[in-house]
Amino acid sequence: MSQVPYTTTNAGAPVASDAHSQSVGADGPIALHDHYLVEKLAQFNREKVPERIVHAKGGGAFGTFTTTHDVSAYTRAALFQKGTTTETLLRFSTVAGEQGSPDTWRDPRGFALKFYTTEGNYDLVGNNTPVFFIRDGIKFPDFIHSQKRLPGSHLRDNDMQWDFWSLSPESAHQVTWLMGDRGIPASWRHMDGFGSHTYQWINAAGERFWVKYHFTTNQGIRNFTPDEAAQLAGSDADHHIRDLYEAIEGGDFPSWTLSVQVMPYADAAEYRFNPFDLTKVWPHADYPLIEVGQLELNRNPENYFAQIEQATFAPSNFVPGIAASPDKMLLARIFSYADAHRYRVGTNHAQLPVNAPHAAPVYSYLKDGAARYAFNAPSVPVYAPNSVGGAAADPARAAESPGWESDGALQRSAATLHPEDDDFGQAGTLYREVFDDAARARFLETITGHVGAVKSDEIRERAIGYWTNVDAGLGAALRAALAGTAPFETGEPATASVPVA
Ligand code: HDE
Repeated sequence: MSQVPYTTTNAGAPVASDAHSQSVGADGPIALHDHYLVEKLAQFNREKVPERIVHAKGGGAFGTFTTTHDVSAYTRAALFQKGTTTETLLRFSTVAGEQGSPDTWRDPRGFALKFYTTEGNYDLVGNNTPVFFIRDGIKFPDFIHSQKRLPGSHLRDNDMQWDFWSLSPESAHQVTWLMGDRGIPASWRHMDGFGSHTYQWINAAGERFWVKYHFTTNQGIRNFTPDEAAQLAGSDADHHIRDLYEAIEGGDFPSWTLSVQVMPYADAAEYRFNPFDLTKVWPHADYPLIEVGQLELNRNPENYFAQIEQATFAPSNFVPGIAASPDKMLLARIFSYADAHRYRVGTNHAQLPVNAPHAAPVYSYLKDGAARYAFNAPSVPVYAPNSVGGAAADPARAAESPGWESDGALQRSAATLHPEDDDFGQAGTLYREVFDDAARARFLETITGHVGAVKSDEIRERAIGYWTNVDAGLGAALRAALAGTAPFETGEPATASVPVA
């Protein structure tokens, strides 16, 4: 048998025992200088970093993205040049649940993608839905508070959820997604991913375009019924983590086809919807999908904590040829994520191997800070400007600045209502034109269960009005289903609906 190595302290010194504390005699006092006992217990108390305040429960894997189509007319980004293959990391997650919560709760799923490109890391931090509940980040803490736990009882509460939603009509489109079949994906492999926001692409000539990202699963869409999901929540809370890990272990590599919708820069001001409103989609008939490439996951993390729990994704991580848009939610996220990472993982989170660039050098004047790991050669200056050959910012990048900040007309039009901008129209289109009869029947069952669990008559009535604004027939059917009923015990009906293919 090969010689197993000795256990050591964190400092590498061999230790005498992992089973016996050092004591005076067999039953005497434990010697304080048994520093290894202290080290083990102290390290144990510090094994956790704060969980993500949202998207706490998740899993992920490494893979590759290969650009298979020529989209250089729209972007100069190196990773999106035809034939380029880029290493990636993709983390999936639920939104509202804490770290131990079930993977199969009804919830949007995070789809956080890091491209380790030759121009630095590009992070596209999206969800499995193309829209979101709100359109201004200032409401985000309130929104999340309403979806999590009551401050007194520490219980989740349908009254809180429906109070917020029915007072925030812009949520209707995303809530229609959430209460529909795709609110409970059967696995992360069988759901789509979206960048959700409108982003900006800039080509080599400096021409600007607005884009939306679509990752279409090559495995096909599969969802759980509420009944299947509830059963798994009890029997296998880590069902999605297990599914992904075992598929990759077994060589069954999941993949997605990336396509983009591209809107000419000038179209934005006159488009029938506000193209920067995160509660809206751009109908594909207006801006069809253009295929870009293939994303494949083919390597499991070796260590979950080091590579997934400590992974930090930031919408502020752009690369040349890709920039922000006036989407207020994106702009708020550009501040928030890096702030969260400094707090949750530490000042030097970007130096951890999983977060550092893998294909691009770092020439930074930032230095020191807790747990500093990488550092420059002593000859490299720690200040700019300098006359000793240190890195210098590239003024050509200034031309890359989004440009829309100075485009007053666009800002005014982005703030004003576009012809078809309202809060319920696209939710109604989703319900009437995308759902089929069977999906509409399941949808009514789900919202009947969810709204039926609301105790307050006033909030219940507002919720019925909310769905009536989405579709009059749906609102009438919901009113009829709830007529004369007392508040239901649970918010998710255990339904025997047919599993959705
Ligand atoms: Fe997040 N979000 N978010 N979010 N979000 C976080 O970052 C935030 C929003 C999303 O796997 C946090 O490290 C604000 C939209 C994903 O590590 C935090 C706003 C979308 C993940 C944060 C939003 C997302 C997060 C929590 C409103 C889809 C997990 C801890 C302006 C387009 C990423 C952390 C991972 C995580 C802030 C809204 C997706 C607190 C302020 C919209 C996939 O920084």
